Amino acid sequence: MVFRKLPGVSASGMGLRLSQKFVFLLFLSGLVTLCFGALFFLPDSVRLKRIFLSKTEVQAVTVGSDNDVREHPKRPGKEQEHLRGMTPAKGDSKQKTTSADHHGASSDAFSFKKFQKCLLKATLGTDGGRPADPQTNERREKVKEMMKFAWDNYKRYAWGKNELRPLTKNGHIGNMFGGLRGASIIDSLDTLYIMGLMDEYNDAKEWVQTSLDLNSNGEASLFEVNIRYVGGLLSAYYLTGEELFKSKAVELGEKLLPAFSTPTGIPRGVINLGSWSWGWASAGSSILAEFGTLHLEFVHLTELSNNPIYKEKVMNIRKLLNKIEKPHGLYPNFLSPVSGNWVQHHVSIGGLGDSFYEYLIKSYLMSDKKDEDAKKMYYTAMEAIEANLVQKSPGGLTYMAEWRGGILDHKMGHLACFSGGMIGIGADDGAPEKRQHYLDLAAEITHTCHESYTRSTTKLGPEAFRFDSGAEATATRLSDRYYILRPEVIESYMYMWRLTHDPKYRDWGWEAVEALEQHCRVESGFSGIRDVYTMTVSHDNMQQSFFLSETLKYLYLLFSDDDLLPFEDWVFNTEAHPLPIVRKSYHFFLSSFPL
Ligand code: DMJ
Repeated sequence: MVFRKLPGVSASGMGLRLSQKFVFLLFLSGLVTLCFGALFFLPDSVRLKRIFLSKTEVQAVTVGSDNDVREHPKRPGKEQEHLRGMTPAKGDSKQKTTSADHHGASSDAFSFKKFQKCLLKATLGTDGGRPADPQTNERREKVKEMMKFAWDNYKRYAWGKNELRPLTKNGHIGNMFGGLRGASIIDSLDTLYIMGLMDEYNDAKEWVQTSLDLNSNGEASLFEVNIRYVGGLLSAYYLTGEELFKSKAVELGEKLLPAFSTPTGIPRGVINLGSWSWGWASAGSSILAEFGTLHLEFVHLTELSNNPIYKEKVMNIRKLLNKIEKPHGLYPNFLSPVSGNWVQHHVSIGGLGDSFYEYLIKSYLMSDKKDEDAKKMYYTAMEAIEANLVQKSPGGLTYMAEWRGGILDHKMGHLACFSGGMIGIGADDGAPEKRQHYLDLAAEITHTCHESYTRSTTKLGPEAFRFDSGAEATATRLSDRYYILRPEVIESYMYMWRLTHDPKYRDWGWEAVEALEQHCRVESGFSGIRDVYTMTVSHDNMQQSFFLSETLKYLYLLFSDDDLLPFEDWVFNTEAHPLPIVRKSYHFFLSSFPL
């Protein structure tokens, strides 16, 4: 086409003069700016932002007080891909949903006040669980003094490190938590709070505020970070309502998500928290007690963040475990995260298997008894455990053996002693004809574990004890004779006390206090010992963080009234961090997440 030249009209462009073009362009750009800006002043601006920004760019972050939820645009890119789970695992929903997908008006935010109103009882009881009986109260005060002593020494010599080395009076970092620090602080928050050690609690809180760095590089154990850090922060939040703990827990939870980017969605055991380009590390199989011990914390991460992704991840694990064929109904300890098959047939209620079973029954209880799958899986597993692992020694002690492809290893680890408490809390919801049986079994296992303590010279139990070659609840190997301040036996005393009120459990707990004082207390803290069968003890120079979060907390609860952290409202994660039962009444997005 040919443009003809008209008089008075410029030949350039569309036949407009330069000045006319300039005015037109000015008008046009003004109009565009006005329209675009107006969109963001409309009342439903959040939805409009979603039209212009991709889903992943809008990430909800909860800040400030109750119901105060703001949305912060996040830098899109690779990191967000990791956050969303990258490779969808079999059985995952089509798209990994972000907070934004379920995040509408601020009324959707988790309300601490509403949550508190839904508790059936006061969290700390009428008088902080103070027992009326003077002797019990004196014992409780002693435990509190032990906590203060352990804490003060940690603060003095190891502040900000993961654990205290009480003999050399310095801090220990170790390699379980990658670059994360302050494991003893996070593990202690709730213990300090329930004991009313408020100055110490405030110091711990301040450290979280100023010094807890979650952007740390280094390989960390997904399991340990979850049970200690995520669990500790969640508990601290639910006990205190401090938003700081909630936002840290959710922030850390996000960093754990890349671990699930495997073909099956079964997470690897090791994760690098600092690197988004490399979600998980180390090849090999995943461990049942590790990937099976995420459920409680992840359900609460979904509760608090309003982001279903955490619950989806653990429900996927649940589904896979439910479906997979189990030898004799038992769950072996190793599973390939690539093929989703068992790697070998070693079954144990102690290390490698333990807290998977614990989380089944606790998931059921924490769901306000709505999680029927967890219930079914727990009681079916219990049947298999009873049929294959539970044994009676010639001396009449009931114990849990380990199973290696059909051959029994007549050994019980200290870790397996948590099962007295677990079977106890599960007794009530078993088949009516089995309830008393479960309670009896729980008492028998707890009795056996107590025997492993009383049969040692120090009255502390070994890491593992055996029932073969004439041995009955004693360690036969030098390498099994150590005690590292573990809680499991005392944990079972605490549960059995609450369930039966048989005073022997408090007496047994007191025996443990005396033994700890005599053999593990050193000038600057508490230390594990290398051999429970000798009075000339050799200390291992380590005050484990679980001593503060579990051993001392369970002892304190054992000597408290039942109304301190009542079971009607709380379940304890495997690191003894209390998490509330999830009730429909405070569940604000029921339609999205049926319980
Ligand atoms: C704790 O970290 C937890 O109880 C875990 O489940 C296993 N063991 C230690 C304490 O022994």
